[in-house]
Amino acid sequence: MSSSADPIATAAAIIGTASHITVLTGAGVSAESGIPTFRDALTGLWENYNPEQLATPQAFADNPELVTRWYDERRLNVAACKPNPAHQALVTIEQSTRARGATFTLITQNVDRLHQRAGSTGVLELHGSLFTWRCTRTGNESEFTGPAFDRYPPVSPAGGLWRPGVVWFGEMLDDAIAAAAHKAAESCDVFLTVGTSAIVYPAAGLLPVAHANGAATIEINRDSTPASDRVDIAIHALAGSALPRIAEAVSAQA
Ligand code: BJW
Repeated sequence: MSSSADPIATAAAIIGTASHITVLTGAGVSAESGIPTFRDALTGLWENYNPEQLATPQAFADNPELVTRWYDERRLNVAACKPNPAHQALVTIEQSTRARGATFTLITQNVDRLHQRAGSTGVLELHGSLFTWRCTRTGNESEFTGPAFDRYPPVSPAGGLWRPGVVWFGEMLDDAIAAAAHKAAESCDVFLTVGTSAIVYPAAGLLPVAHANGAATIEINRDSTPASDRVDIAIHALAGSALPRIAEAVSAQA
């Protein structure tokens, strides 16, 4: 169902008075920072590979050199990008929500840390991060924010391989993060989903959980998704243009 009034104004009015807002973001939020979305065509060296096939434990087992090189290149690319107005608007909404004593939870499927770099707090990283790598021998994790690894696959001090600390297809999400995300979907009165194709589970299951518990649901996406017909307000726009308008209206209400 879509509102016949300006959907941005309607969304802002709902967000500005909610007692618990939960936001779920996907790759579309970072697109305007110059980061290709997960399902964008790969370019250059990677154009002959399907990201859905590289993001699997099987791909890593079959070709750890290729997979770690791909992730390290993405890590360096993301580090060179900056948060965009969509990330900044979510910080504004978080701050004005908290300032009036309401609850704000940001769940992201993104592995780029741009929400945190913009200033969002308590971000639930459902699919991990490009900056945390894990030793395949010990399970120990380490942060890598510097230059490229000097070899692929990179070897850990314990003699295992470093693998990116992201969640691949067929892998379980971190229990505590998945539980916190589910709770935030279950307990919110507004659920806002931005820039995700809404096809990857369990993330895509959060909006139905929120809806089933009575939350108002809002989607911002450049295109239609499987969620578009199910939300109360569907805003077909770029995140970097819609979110700042919502943030501005929410701040003006405060
Ligand atoms: C803009 C814009 C702009 C562009 N403004 N908008 C239930 C049913 C069916 C299958 C399953 C199920 N439960 C589990 C599964 C299996 C699987 C799954 O979901 N498969 C589906 C594809 C069918 N899920 C899993 O395996 C998960 N594990 C799990 O459930 O464990 C238990 C289990 C295991 C095995 C069997 C059953 C249960 C793990 C999922 C991990 C996903 N990992 C990835 C890779 C992370 C590392 C990396 O980045 O390489 O996460 S996959 C990839 O998709 C990445 C993303 O976070 C995720 C979502 O993508 P996202 O963010 O939506 O991006 P895009 O590119 O798809 O879309 C961008 C959107 O933005 C588009 O809509 C554009 O229109 C829009 N856009 N520019 C606004 N400027």
